[in-house]
Amino acid sequence: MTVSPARETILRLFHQSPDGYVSGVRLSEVLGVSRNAVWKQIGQLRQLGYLIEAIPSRGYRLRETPDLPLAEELRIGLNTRVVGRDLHYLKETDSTNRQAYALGEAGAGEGVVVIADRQTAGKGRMGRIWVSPPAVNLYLSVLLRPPLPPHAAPQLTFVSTVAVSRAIAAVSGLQPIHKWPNDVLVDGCKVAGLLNEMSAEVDRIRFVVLGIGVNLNMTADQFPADLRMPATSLRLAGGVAVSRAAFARELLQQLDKLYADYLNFGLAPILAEWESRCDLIGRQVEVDEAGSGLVRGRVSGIDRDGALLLELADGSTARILAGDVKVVAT
Ligand code: BT5
Repeated sequence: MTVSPARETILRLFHQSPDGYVSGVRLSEVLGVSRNAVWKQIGQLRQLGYLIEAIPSRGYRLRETPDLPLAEELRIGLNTRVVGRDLHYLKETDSTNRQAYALGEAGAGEGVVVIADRQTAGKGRMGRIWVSPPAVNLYLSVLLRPPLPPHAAPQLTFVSTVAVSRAIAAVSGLQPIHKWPNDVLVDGCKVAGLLNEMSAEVDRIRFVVLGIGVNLNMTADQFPADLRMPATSLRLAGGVAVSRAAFARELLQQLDKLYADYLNFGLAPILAEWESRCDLIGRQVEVDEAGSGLVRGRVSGIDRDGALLLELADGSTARILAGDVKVVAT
């Protein structure tokens, strides 16, 4: 859906109004259009689910805001420098990652964000599916153009994971746990997944797409039975519904800050924060190395590039770049 500056202005005026009313005259003055045109804009907002009353001689009053992560809503109060410079909201799409990737190939600037209400072909890693029902969750992709070599790209997964955790803690008070490389868990169940994709030349990244899916208000019956690991949503875990727009805004702000910190100070402080929420260190695990077999060992840490370090039975250390981890003993 294309961003409507008029819609954004109307929402902003409602948000700023002390008693919730904005007169038709004021709206038509600020927008520079006729009162009839204002009426049409109000009609479009109503169609999106905004409950707006029209009271003769007082004007319009916003009674209820739908839980939609619309670009115009997100921009109100969004305080970022890069991430979210340009926001695209889609009611339905195949995959926000695919859309952001296409924008990247078409030359779109750093910081563009694509958000969808629902995905028909949400992507996980290694060709897996991300279940993406409408109206409940957040599906978002951010296009970045970091001035880095391609081998640094996996580091950005730690940047986006820490941003997701911070947003979860800030909005819900829940304390998430990280599982290498890309899972965020609450109460032992997966609540968010990250999929970062890259377009690169031999020695430089052209762009990276950070894909983020967070289960906000999904109900138990919306999860398929055959998931790789138990899953949950913030609502199921915390017992309270989470506003998609408020969560998205918090996430974009955290991501903006962490991305700037990463470019200025490197990965180390972010990795330290990531590790403080990771409960794998010291545990005996089995890693399915993306097609190249199983490795067993004790997790001794994460190296400075974000690779998983495993102490093997023969005393040597294996450095794992990609795979799925399963805890086999403590
Ligand atoms: C991931 O893959 O966890 C990455 C998920 C990234 C999704 C976002 S949504 C916005 C953006 N646009 C996209 O198209 N993708 C990104 P992986 O570690 O491979 O986990 C996938 C596995 O998690 C699936 O095979 C299922 O078993 C399970 N799964 C699928 N949907 C889930 C959900 N909503 N919640 C929890 N687990 C899920």
